[in-house]
Amino acid sequence: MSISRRKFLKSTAAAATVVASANPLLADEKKGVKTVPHASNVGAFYADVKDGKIVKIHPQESDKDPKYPGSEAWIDRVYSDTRIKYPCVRKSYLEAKGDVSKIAPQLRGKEEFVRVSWDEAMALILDKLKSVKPEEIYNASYGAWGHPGSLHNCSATAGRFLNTVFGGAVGMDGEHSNGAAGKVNTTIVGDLEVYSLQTAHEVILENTQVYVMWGADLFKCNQIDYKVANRGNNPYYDKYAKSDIKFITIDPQYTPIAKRFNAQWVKIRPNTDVALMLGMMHYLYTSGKYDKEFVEKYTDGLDKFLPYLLGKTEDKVAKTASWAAKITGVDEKIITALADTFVSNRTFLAGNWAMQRAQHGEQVDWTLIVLAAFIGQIGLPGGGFGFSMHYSGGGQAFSGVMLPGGLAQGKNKVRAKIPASRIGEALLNPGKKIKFKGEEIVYPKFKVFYNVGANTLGHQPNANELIKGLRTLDMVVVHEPWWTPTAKMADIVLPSTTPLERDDISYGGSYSQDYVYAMKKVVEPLFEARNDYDVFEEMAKLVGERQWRKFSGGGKSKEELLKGFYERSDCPNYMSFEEFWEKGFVHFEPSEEARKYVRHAEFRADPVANKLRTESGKIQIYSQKFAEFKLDDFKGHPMWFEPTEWLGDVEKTKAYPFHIVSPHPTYRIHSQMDNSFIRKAYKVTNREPVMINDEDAKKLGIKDGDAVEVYNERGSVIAGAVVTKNIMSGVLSLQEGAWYDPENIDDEKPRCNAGHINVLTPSFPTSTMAQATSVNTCLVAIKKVEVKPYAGIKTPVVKGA
Ligand SMILES: Nc1nc2c(c(=O)[nH]1)N[C@H]1C(S)=C(S)[C@@H](COP(=O)(O)OP(=O)(O)OC[C@H]3O[C@@H](n4cnc5c(=O)[nH]c(N)nc54)[C@H](O)[C@@H]3O)O[C@H]1N2
Ligand SMILES: Nc1nc2c(c(=O)[nH]1)N[C@H]1C(S)=C(S)[C@@H](COP(=O)(O)OP(=O)(O)OC[C@H]3O[C@@H](n4cnc5c(=O)[nH]c(N)nc54)[C@H](O)[C@@H]3O)O[C@H]1N2
Ligand SMILES: [Mo]
Repeated sequence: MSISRRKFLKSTAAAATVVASANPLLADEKKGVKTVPHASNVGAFYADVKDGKIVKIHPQESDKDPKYPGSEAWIDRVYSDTRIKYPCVRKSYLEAKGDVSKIAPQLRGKEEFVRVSWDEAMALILDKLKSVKPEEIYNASYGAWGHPGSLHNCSATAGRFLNTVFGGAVGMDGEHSNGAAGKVNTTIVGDLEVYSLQTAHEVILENTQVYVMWGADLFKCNQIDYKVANRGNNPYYDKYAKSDIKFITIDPQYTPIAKRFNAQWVKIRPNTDVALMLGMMHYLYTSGKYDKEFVEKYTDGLDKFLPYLLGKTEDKVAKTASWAAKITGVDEKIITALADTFVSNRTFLAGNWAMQRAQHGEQVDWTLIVLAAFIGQIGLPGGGFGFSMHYSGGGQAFSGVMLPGGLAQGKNKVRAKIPASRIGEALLNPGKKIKFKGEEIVYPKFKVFYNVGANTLGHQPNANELIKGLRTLDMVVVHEPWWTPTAKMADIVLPSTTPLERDDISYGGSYSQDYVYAMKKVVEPLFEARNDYDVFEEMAKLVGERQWRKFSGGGKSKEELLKGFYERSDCPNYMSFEEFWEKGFVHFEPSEEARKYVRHAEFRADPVANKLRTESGKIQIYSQKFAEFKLDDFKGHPMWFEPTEWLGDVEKTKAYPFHIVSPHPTYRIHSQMDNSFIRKAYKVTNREPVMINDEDAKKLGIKDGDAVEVYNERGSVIAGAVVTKNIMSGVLSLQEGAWYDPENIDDEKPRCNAGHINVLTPSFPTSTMAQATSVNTCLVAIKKVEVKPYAGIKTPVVKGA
């Protein structure tokens, strides 16, 4: 571990020195080195290419902290042994020649693949697609992290193909990031809030006295971006660290950024934050310290919430600080002291998303917003709340420029949608009715599963349930550059190009929107890889001239499409497309005004003229609309609900004494980059690290660096122990995204040798309202195990290759 870490640090230091001297225009053409600008979720860079091979990656000027090794990892990823080289078909599927009774769906993920030609693979896919109804196709192309380009965006290409050629498919409603809050916030504050422009860093630095990282991992989560990362928050964090701001972190673990800010650590039992907030509100209300004027002027429905808060409803439980202390594990005195600190200082509450990725996650943002209203600083410089300070450069000033658009998906004629995290259950229960957003929906009977740009077996909860579900289908198609766990589960696997093997454009960061980038082709496609777009276009053509016209927008070339996206933005006012394409980027400097942005300032200044788009125009402490859903697990005002699995459950914790959380990985984008050199820097026993409190580890005889088994009734995984004081007793932390690697594939619930968290997580929903993912609600046990050394990711056998 120490050797590889040293190596890793050396390599990142080297990357940093390269920056200083990097000037692409000095690239030595004579020595045959060509320098090509490119950009991705992990940053913008130049690739040096010699004899058709990438020899070096160096950062562009927009990368404000190129120590992050993500861009460098592209060399490894492009030339990885895990690349899918040819179109492949699972053996039984190929031999069945279209006879569904012979495809042996139970062998998905177990059987060898056979290399086929592109023509054969496309014919197999089209034969099946033509034989089913659009309502029987599940489009699993989760739109988030496949590719940030305008043209090759994975969910856009897949959606456009299914929509224009086959009339559509069943898609997803909601998402994994903010599945719960996303269904609530708009009704409460008239805006999603989780993706909205955040108060600018400059304003925070000048005005904030107390900054609460309410589970917000400001540093780690901001190293990558939904579009192109600039890591522009990092220089601000240098200033934060030097400022007089008092930082408080409320989190079961003490994150590196909390440490850097010397934050006060409030250790909280996972999934109990709502109780903590209620305890604070009870104290603020009963002591008369809450901001009465603000609540009266800017909120609606306090009278309907107070009986619950004060214990005057059926439960007869006042939500006092002492009540909250028993639930959260946070001392009563700390709860009241925190509330006092918040009301008497300019306080900014930075919420996160992991809290609402848990059962009853619907309550989290809502309660936090109401608490912020009690504190009364919403709309003041450096006060109030923000739910995106940890995401994609939240807090950076916004350029306001109109950016290039992207590929339109066309009309999907299928109305049915499945809540994003419910697919495992849906596959196993066709015809089942569930409640969703105050209505009822029915799970369709799916026959085809079409997956482009998503690691579904990585991101869905309860992997064993999902695998069972995947083995009920007639056809599973996966487009991927790499042999991910999801690709291994497919019947037909198509090798996609990596982004470095094609031209595209994008912008970044998601919040600053101050750069548009040329993502130029760096090298020719390897092996038989093809662009998803080209594959879909060709399949559209095979279906018919009319379908091809619809897919290609009347026969437009990719070059025309790209140029069109650029021309229909503000970019041509700055630079012609030709100049941009040569230079690699166009930059727009955000205004001084933008650096003074204060979220909700207009609403505060004039709540009548600038009323919120809510039932009352104000913040809804109570919502009649929600009350009328008449659900047992979601009501008209925020509430504490006991989760099905948590540390307060005396019975369940006897067998499974630890609550495991699954934060997003520092050195990956979910599962991406698990096949790069970076893994050496953090893997333990070559497996995903699991953090355990030092006292807990001592009791269990677990030492730092040991292989451990983490398990519950849903499954078990092997991970590598990291023994630390930086996580509270009773809690474990295992990052999401390790490539699932079953030990004995014939077991009903094989143990995962790589430490993939979703083997353990439950698939029950947040509630019958949002039906979102509850992955952070999960009890487990842990023990030391003696296991053979783990060699790492294997690629499947491909016959005929
Ligand atoms: N490096 C990197 N950055 C990323 C991503 C990535 O894959 N890699 N993914 C991006 C994406 S898609 C998303 S959605 C965001 C995710 O953003 P978040 O969901 O906010 O991030 P997480 O890392 O899941 O969790 C952040 C913190 O929440 C804490 N936490 C967990 N449960 C609780 C709880 O019950 N209460 C409290 N108070 N804290 C809790 C965890 O211990 C962790 O420190 O990150 C984005 N940023
Ligand atoms: N336990 C737990 N589970 C979680 C979470 C958690 O916090 N805890 N977080 C959830 C969240 S918020 C999210 S956003 C999801 C993320 O889930 P995903 O978006 O599925 O995560 P990625 O691993 O980034 O998968 C993207 C895939 O696209 C592929 N890809 C990249 N470029 C291309 C291309 O050009 N063509 C094709 N065909 N494929 C391409 C990559 O190789 C990769 O396999 O995970 C969710 N799952
Ligand atoms: Mo996400």
